Amino acid sequence: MSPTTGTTITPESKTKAKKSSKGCGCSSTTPQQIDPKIQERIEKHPCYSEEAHHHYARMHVAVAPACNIQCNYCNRKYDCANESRPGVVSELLTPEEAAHKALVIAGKIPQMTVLGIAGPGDPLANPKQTFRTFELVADKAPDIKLCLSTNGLMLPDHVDKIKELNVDHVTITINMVDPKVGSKIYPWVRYQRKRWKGEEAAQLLHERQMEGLQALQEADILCKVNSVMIPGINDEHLVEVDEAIRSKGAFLHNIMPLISAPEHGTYFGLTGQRGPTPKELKALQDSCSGNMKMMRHCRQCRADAVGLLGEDRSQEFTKEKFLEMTPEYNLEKRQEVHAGIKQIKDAMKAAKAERAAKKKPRGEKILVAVATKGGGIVNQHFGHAKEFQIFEVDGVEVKFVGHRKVDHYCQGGYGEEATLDNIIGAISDCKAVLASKIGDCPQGMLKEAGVEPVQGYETIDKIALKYYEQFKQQK
Ligand code: CLF
Ligand code: SF4
Repeated sequence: MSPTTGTTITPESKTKAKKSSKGCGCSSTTPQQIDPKIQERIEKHPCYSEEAHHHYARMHVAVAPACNIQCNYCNRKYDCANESRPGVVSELLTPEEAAHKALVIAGKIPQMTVLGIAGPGDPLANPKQTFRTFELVADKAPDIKLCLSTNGLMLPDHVDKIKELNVDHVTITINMVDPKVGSKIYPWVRYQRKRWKGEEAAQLLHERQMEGLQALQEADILCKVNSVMIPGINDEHLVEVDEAIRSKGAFLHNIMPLISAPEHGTYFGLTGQRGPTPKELKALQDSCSGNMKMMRHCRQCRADAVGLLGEDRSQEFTKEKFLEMTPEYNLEKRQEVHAGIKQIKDAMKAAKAERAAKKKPRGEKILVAVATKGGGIVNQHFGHAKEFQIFEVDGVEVKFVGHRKVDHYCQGGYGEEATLDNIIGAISDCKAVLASKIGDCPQGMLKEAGVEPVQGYETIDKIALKYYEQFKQQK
């Protein structure tokens, strides 16, 4: 292959990488041993298991319009910002419509394993709609895991019902354990027909959240905690939050960046409160990651999200469209697909174990960007990628460390120069970009920017490790 066309990783490839070596600055998260029984409960949940998120999809149904608190990063015109990207509006569904949608999608996307309710308000401020939806789905599609995300205010009142409905995954958004900090995030809370304000409101919310978390642990329901990182308000304080939730038995902590644009009309957006930089976010996640499992693959999705975490197929299933579709839920067919995914995952795991058994010394860590449609495979055209997954490679291990969203390069068949500049900027700390195909023009520009274009269609691990060998030889 000519050097101008980049590197293609094939078994017979002889192409050499041309990059200089520089540390990637990525710190590893502490490896955590997970109890096999818990592993079984999370292995098909794309949010609770990083590994699962490459293979399994989730869907949300927007059945919960009301909310009982006010967060300063939320504008009620939009979906709950505790688990959604601010500025997004979902179509509200009745429980019956939501169940119909779930059955349609379970047939069309058999790798969809989780149904979550995360808005557009707070699911537990709308218990009837939330629980009715879960009942309907559990009755018709028993293999779908049920998941719920709440601000926690009403959680202690509903843990028994949650357990009864076999909802095994609950997220609480906890941004503070100190009411002084809380009063800067929550102007009011509505509880028992009374509106609470200031520190009193934050104290009440905090107590209810902790009570709910404890009750979940006692009921053996897996709990993830989401925290919104707000620089200057709770950034340093989140270390304390991390300790508090760990001591109460939370399974996973997901620290998300505040997104506050003035056009979203939120209090923080209008008062100029900034969100954290990626570096600040990573530093905080790293400082908490010694304590417990830290989620780093959250995509801050929508209250009506559908698909793998990195993709958004919600527009294929708008209310107008899905109501016209006939549900084709078929448990046997789904189980076959899941068995196929398990085989692939097992083969990947075995290859990993084999590499580890060789006890090869680990080399310098580098980052590579990957265009993928999921499945742990390099299977996407560079120009079609809306995000790149970032992996840290050291010659032995290929570890997912994050993702970078980009505007995709091919718009209507033509590459856009400005977009390409942005893409290259987003992955410029990577030594290489791996994609199934990369056009001549982007290849040239990537090389100029010091990012080796690598083409191939294989597992991410294989292509990344092969590239690593070439990278070493070129040093
Ligand atoms: Fe939805 Fe949340 Fe359940 Fe996942 S999302 S209710 S736990 S099924 Fe996942 Fe989306 Fe991040 Fe939420 S990527 S915003 S963490
Ligand atoms: Fe908005 Fe969600 Fe906060 Fe309610 S809990 S105010 S819907 S972000």
